[in-house]
Amino acid sequence: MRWWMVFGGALAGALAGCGDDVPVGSDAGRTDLGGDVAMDLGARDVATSVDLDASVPGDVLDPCNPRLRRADGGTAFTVRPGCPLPNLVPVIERVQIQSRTFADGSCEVMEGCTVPGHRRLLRFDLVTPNIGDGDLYVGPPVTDNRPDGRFEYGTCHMHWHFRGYADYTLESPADGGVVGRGHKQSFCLLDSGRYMGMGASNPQSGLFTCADQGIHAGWYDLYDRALDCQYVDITDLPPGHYRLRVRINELRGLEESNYADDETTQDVDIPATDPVSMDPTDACPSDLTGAARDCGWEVNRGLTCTPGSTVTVGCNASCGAGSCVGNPMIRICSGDGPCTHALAVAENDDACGNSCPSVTFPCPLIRNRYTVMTGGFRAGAAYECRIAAQ
Ligand SMILES: [Ca+2]
Ligand SMILES: [Ca+2]
Repeated sequence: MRWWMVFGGALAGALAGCGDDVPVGSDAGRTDLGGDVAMDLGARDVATSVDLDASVPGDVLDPCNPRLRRADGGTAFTVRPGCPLPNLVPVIERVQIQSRTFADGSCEVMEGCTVPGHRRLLRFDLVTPNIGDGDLYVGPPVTDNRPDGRFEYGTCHMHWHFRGYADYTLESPADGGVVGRGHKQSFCLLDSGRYMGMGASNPQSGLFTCADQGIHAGWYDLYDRALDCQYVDITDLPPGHYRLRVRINELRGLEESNYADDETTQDVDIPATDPVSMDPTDACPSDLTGAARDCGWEVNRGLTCTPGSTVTVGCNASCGAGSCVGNPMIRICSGDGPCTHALAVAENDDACGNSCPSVTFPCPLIRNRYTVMTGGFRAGAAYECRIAAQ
């Protein structure tokens, strides 16, 4: 049995300009491999831009600031004595049944998530809020921060996997027998958003990202169901009632105040045939690429604008707003919630001479609200898209 999670890039949102503070930032994806990755933070020991000494003064004075533990030579994974501990809990959301076809050489096959051919999958989002008093800190995925075998290198996705973050089993309620397995294959832990109004809106030490990882107290990491390997393969199971069980931190590689709540279950019905869906946030049934597809997207955030004004939204430093890792795309929808290609206000894959997107569009006249969706150029590929609007 393998449990690991991949380390690399993802997202958190830096928001500028007009708009509500609605940091959804589901972490999307996080990597890719298929050649459309501009940079994979987990693949090399790249220096990060985290300045451990230049935070706000309150940070420097706070002996529990997790980043200081690394700055003074401590282990990122060990909470300093006397400091509050984090407490992670698993939450299952948006369960989906889907069939798709895998090629022989796909990374999901090579990394053992499934086998080639037509497969049926039980997909779901894994949300892991930190409901404890202390911050969870993991740090940068660099050589001196991979203690005692907690990391494993994925040669196909080309990034580091963090072992033992989340393990999935599907059970038969009749006898509790395990009929399917999966694991979180993500390559980073980060602040995707605030959990149910908890946490500070702007943590003193800045949000954790794939380059310097962790989950602040009151924030959650979201691993989207559309990502590679985020499922339990149910191809050989008959229709019926089952129970999905998620356990996190089973190896206790991360220090928490409570390990008793590291497990959750959800009952699921597996139908005889797959439901038909036109939800663009559903996972794609095959290796689709490009902005016109209506699957494999995620809602990044909702924003407001001044009717009649021109708005630029992107995650592209060369265009002057935001930043990205990998090869993301962006889609703008009028109002709240996701939209299809046909109804999109604007869409973009690459802009300003690189693989990061940016779009300019008129603020929706009827409703002054719009939704920013993001997705990897290749469905299921991870990326980081730090949105800015102006
Ligand atoms: Ca816990
Ligand atoms: Ca792109």
